[in-house]
Amino acid sequence: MALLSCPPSARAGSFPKAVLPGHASTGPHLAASSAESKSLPPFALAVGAVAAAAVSATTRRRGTKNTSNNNNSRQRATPVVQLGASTSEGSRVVAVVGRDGVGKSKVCAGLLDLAADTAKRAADGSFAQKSRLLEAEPGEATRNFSCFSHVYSQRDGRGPTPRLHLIDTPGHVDRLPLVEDALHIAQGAVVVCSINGGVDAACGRAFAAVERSRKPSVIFLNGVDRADGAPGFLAALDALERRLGVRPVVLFAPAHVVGAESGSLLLNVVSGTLCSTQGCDLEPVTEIADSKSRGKKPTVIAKTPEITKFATQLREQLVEALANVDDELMEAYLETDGKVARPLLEAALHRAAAAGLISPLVAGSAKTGLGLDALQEVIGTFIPGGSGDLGAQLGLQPATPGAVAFRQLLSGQEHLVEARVVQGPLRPGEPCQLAGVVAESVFKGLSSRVVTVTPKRLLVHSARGEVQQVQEVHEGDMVLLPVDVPIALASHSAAEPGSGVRRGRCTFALQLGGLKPEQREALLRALDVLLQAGDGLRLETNEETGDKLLSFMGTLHLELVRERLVREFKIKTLPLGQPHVAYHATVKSPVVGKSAPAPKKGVAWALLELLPGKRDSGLEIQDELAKLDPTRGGKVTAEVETALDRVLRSALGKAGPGNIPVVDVIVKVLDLAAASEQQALEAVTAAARLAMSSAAGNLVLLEPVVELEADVPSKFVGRLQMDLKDRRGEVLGTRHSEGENQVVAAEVPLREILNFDQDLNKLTEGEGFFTFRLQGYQEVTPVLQKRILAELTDPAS
Ligand SMILES: Nc1nc2c(ncn2[C@@H]2O[C@H](COP(=O)(O)OP(=O)(O)O)[C@@H](O)[C@H]2O)c(=O)[nH]1
Ligand SMILES: [Mg+2]
Repeated sequence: MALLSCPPSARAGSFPKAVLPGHASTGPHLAASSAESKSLPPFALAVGAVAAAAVSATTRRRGTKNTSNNNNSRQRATPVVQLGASTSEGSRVVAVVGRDGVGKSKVCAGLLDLAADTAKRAADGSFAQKSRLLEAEPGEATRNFSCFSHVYSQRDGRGPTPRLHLIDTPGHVDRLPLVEDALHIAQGAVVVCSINGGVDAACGRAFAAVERSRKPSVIFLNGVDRADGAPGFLAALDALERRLGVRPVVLFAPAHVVGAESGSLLLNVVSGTLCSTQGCDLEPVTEIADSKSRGKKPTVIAKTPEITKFATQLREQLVEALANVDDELMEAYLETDGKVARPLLEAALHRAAAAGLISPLVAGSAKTGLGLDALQEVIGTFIPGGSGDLGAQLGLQPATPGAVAFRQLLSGQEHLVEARVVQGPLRPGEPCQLAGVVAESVFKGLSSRVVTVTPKRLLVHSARGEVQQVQEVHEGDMVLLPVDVPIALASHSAAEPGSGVRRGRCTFALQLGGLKPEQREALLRALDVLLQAGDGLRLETNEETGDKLLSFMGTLHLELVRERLVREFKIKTLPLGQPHVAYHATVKSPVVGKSAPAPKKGVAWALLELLPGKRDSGLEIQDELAKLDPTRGGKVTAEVETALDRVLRSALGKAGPGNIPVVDVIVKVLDLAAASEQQALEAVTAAARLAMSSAAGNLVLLEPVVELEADVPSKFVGRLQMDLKDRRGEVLGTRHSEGENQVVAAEVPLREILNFDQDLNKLTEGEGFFTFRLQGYQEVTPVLQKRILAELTDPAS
């Protein structure tokens, strides 16, 4: 059998360079406002001698006097954003999501640097300035993009104070289940999008995952240092609106200043002030330190009609967006004719944030650090700390400490379960309830969704990813718990096993036949460890075909698993083949089968008749024995009947050509003589097989049909529909999906989609994904039946 090979995975894009052209906005109300904003000139501010005269000493603020370009020396004692006090305290776990190369890792690094001790930072160099940051795994270093989630904990060295825990998630579409797992345990998300053409399908997909998780989120529009002014920002906003279906509420916008470094200033929409990397309360008439102008005269900016108009326009949009979701603000809006006072605006912002009613947006640059202060405070405002009643929901007992498992890591020989504490505090040597584990693993049967572990040590990730030991962790913290035996973790990905829905996967049949027993054992053990790691790998046995089906989230995932097998387990072969399709057989008209030409004394004998049943009716068994021959011993006992049922089902389960099951028939047992259940089984099996083979012209093969839903950008819909028709599929319809994507639903024979993962990848240039669900069985055409019968009876297949 030919070995399936997935094509090399699409390489992740680097930081996008293309500038998205402006697009008309979709919503009528918003279309008007964005069209208006597009007609504005770039947010040019008057710079130079004339403006310098306008600078007043009183408008110089904290930070503006610091002309050093080293933003590491910033000290942050007070909030810089001034959105009002944060609504909730406690540690937070935030998933940072977005497409590859958009700057997620850089954003994480920047946020971690904010809290790092200044002296330590000076000694180590700025984390954010390291090249290839945060990508430590060998698979990532070679590919130059993230393949796994990385956890970083912001710590200020003062013990159990609230912390920010960041899960830097991978952006590749194959790794979406890891993103979903991260979102499951996080309190909220930062969706990173790029201002320069980066608001694409992958960005939309990340946002859709956040929406499905129902967690609050903040959008960070990254890369303003590279942006080309107003058109870039407005085009990005339009693209976000098209993709996400909502207009983000802009809290910080890039303010481009002629003469100043491009993308070095942000406009704080609520307060109307400007932010640089030095501080965030600059009045629009001020003097700022340009990081490139060290030693030169500082740049001076002045209030111009353009910036005033821009600020007014964004503020109006903010007020309108809030008034739409907040009655109190609407009242104030109507009373004041739109001129709402700042405290009212802040209060409404907090209410809307708490209710998750708006998607706040902060623009900035992870590279220069611009906007990261703001992002940190917006996270504090919009993503609540605390765990609510999550512990109870997950079945944890109230009084004892508890945590929700996120993933499992293998560190040397030690298994570490990484978890978010939902009931604290946790201390070493004390029992801890662990939720988020599943029932089975290949070898051990764990049957509870909550287990109790007693970790001897507690470990936490530091800001730089390394692990350190601590004596106590609290609610909202991420912790690593060493466990003696590996624990199988649940996947929180949308397509759970058991839900009937499967995400399109690269599925292969594990071909263990060619391996020596010890190789086989080693491979299964290694796979068991990988399966328990909750990395989206799945192994299941198809009872009908006997295939051990190993499925991957896609080609990248397959490559990573192969690499891990070599690196960690020294296993070089992972023999994979195409899975068998579970065909069924049935009959068109009645057929009779005898286990032998005639009954003989002392030899088991069976006489059956198979009649066509309804489609999907399975087996209907009619025991005619007692009716036919009342002299044979009178009543058939209940035990005999149960045994007969069992024997018939088991015999017909492999009575078709190539041992496939016979279904949708009414089975009449016309005669049966056997001394034991085993004998009966043999006789009935022989009779059923003979009936099926004598059925030749009557035999019908049934093939499984799936209901498939492919989510693709609109421009690929036509091609996809053609492709599905070529696969003997029937397109049921299309519907709108996220942004510009459409979902195409179709019924397709399973036989035709065995390589669909790879084909869809090619067809949609890596932008599509699909799910499918077994829908039922259908008759195959005579030509196809001939081909399938040949395949089924060919021992080589
Ligand atoms: N100019 C510029 N480059 C950035 C910015 N953010 C990230 N990058 C660069 O884009 C590349 C990808 O960033 P990274 O954080 O690894 O992206 P990730 O794949 O989303 O984690 C790196 O070379 C970064 O230095 C930014 O705001 N401006
Ligand atoms: Mg990264």
